[in-house]
Amino acid sequence: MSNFRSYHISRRNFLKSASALGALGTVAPSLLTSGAAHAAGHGAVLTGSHWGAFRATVTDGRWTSVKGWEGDKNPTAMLEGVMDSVYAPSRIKYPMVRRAFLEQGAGAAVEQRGAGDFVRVSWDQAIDLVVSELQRARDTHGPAGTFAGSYGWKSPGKLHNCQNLLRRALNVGMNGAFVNSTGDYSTGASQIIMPHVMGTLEVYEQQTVWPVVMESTDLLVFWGADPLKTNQISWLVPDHDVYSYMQAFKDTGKPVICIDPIRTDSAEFFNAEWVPIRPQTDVAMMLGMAHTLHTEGLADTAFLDDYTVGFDKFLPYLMGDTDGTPKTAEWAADICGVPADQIKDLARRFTQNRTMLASGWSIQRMHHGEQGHWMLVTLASMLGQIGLPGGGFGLSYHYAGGGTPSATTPVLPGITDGGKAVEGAAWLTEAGAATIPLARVVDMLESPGAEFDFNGTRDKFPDVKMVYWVGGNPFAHHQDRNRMVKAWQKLETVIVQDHQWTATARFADIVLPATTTYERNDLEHIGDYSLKAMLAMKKVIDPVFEARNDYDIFAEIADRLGKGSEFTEGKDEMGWLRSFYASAESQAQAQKIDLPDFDTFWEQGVVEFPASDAAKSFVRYADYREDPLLEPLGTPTGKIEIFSRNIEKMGYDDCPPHPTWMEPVEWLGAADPQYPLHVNTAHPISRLHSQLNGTKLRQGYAVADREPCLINTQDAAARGISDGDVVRVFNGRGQILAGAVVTDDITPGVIRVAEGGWYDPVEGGEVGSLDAYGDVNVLTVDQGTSKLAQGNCGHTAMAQVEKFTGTLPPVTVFDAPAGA
Ligand code: PGD
Ligand code: PGD
Repeated sequence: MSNFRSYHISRRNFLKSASALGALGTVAPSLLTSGAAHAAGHGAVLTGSHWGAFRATVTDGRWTSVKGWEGDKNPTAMLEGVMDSVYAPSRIKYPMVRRAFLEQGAGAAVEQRGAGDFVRVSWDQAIDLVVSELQRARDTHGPAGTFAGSYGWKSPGKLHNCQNLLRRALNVGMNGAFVNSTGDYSTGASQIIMPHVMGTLEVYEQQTVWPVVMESTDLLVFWGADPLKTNQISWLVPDHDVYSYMQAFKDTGKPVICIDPIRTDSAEFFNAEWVPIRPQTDVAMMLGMAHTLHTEGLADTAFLDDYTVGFDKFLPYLMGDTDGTPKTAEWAADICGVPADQIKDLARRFTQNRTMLASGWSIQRMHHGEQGHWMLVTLASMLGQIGLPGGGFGLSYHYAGGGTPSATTPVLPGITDGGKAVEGAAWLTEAGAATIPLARVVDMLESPGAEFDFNGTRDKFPDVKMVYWVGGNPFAHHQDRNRMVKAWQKLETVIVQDHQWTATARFADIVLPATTTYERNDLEHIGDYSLKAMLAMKKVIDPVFEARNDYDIFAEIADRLGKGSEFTEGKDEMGWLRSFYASAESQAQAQKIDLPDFDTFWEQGVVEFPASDAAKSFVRYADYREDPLLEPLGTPTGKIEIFSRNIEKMGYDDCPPHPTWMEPVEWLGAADPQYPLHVNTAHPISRLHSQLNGTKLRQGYAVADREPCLINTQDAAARGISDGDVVRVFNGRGQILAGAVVTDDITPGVIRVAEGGWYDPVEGGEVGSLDAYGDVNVLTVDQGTSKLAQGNCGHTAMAQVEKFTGTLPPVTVFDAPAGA
């Protein structure tokens, strides 16, 4: 992958990490010493972020250098971008209001949103406007007039949780008058199907731990997963110990297989066998393997009998009795592009070895995304290794250090959203759904009153006229940008609170500048799965320009609504942090865990906790395997459901009651000749979604100033495209510019433009405008994965690519709008 210019920052970083690991030899549990605390000091402030804990040096009030916390053996190179983001030209400096909105009121010239015509206002004026708009929206349109279902990767921290704070302000101040959302963009399909199949969300659960994998797994399969890339960040503050485990696994010399349309950094690192698969066809490939196992008598029928239900109903489908199509390896090969012999060989090797099927999440972020992980579970059940050390499947080895042993630790509570207030319940039935599946936000704006299905329920969309978004970037994360721009024009008022001039902020009416994590105090755990430490996230610098803390902004809004003291409960920032810590202290006392008092902790900056021997040998589903009657799963039958009666009862045509291959709405097997290339929208290597795209890290991966577009050598040659050319990527939904990276590490017929590039329409907010930088969601399909989960289909899109020969528009999105 060294030819991927876009990757070199993180590659360099990993090489650096790998040498640190070399010194470790084996994984170092000695890191986790009970109650051990790193002394604060080193002349730098210790704090943390989605990218890890770090020390920040401040010179004359300015943050000047950053260094990973010494307890993090594998810090990410993205930390440089974290520092840069604070001072980036894209930083929002002042409260701003769109000129037409300010002069003519809500709903004025909505088609001009995105054109960048903002006027600076005082904080006082801005808060006045926000409060009067909240009241106006409710008085005019009722309690369902405002959408506050804000989704996104807000910063970690137990207090400055901007989304809870928004909903808290509206719960206490507006009596709960807002529409909320449920789910997330990461695992929208899996988190709904898995409770039917396994009885848990599965995607966010602890995995069989890495020490066990190292010891017992003979064959490690990454199925649509790139753990080297995606483990750099986490929802809380990552510990990055998983990199030491991955190095240790590699050192065992055991084989690794990567099934992916791209030969990833992980494939290169593990020197893995790369199985290039046609995108969106994993279910077919798994069915071909299942057919092989069954017909060759290799399936573990005892496991299927004892631990699963419904295989007998799935088998006729597998064998073609129900639809006339046996799901043979040859049938699968035609669909997925992996040769039949290789499919059969893989199936046999999976049974002959203790095999861990570690899947990422992209394979469920696509049309019919529910089926991928359901079929993976079915395949793993036929292999019969679920619950055995090192065998089975895992859906989180690539994320936030899944599989890192969990420490015994108290858990810090955080600020709550105040609970849905009375008004919320009363208007529910009349106005429509009080909560929508989040990826259906554009459907909601387009079609108020329309009915929608969701996981066995049916509801109708409310009539929303105002949106308040904090801690997320829907103009990066949502699909089919042009459709979205149009839907946004139906809104009278859009308020966005962020620290960056994202496209979402540019398409708003009122823009409020929030502080970054590094301009305020907070608390957080280190290690989403390991919970290995508690971190004092200390303020590094004073707020820049006129940025204010989300907490203070919402406290003031609540105050103007007459509910200030209900919002603050009489506490200031440190008062809240002390109260969260006090809860941890009482848990610690009950659990007999040593915990310093708050002042000592705050002074030390961090307190670490060890993992027990039991945690270090945790095997997922070992209990269930040991005793399925006493340790049943949370499914209706208590067993793994290969056939779900509940899903059968829902009767959805796009989600049958057992895993099923269904053609996606757009895919390579039925390509419109106009748009013959599949668009892979994998997550970016050197940023978190759109975060840090505005920083100097971009210089490490941008090609001709644009987001990189990986294209296979043959596809590039056929189009006269050379490495480094600016290309236009387009389909019936829209068009973007990108910079070509010509490589054989992507399968022919597939291009990759990572999600999260900032939308930079050449003609301002005009629908259909050419995007100068490369927001891949201009091209993607905006529809639910199925009626069951209604997840997003970010990985479903076909497009064409051509060399761009017109006058090259400059990229302007990384600077603030004029005058801002
Ligand atoms: P981020 O870029 O992380 O993207 O979508 P998400 O909206 O989470 O945006 C977070 C925003 O919050 C940033 O603008 C940041 O500045 C702001 N922010 C951070 N901290 C704070 C804070 O403390 N206060 C305030 N006010 N603002 C803050 C990500 C989403 O994209 C996700 S999670 C996934 S998994 C999806 N992935 C794909 C995909 O694979 N393919 C496609 N095509 N599309 C996707 N979209 C989804
Ligand atoms: P992706 O990069 O989208 O990551 O984790 P997720 O596993 O979803 O996809 C992983 C791999 O799947 C990619 O190599 C991609 O090529 C491959 N793939 C795509 N389509 C197919 C297919 O049809 N079949 C198969 N077999 N493989 C396919 C995302 C996770 O990462 C999430 S949800 C979040 S919110 C975080 N986001 C980031 C981030 O933005 N940047 C970094 N560096 N790290 C992250 N970690 C988290």
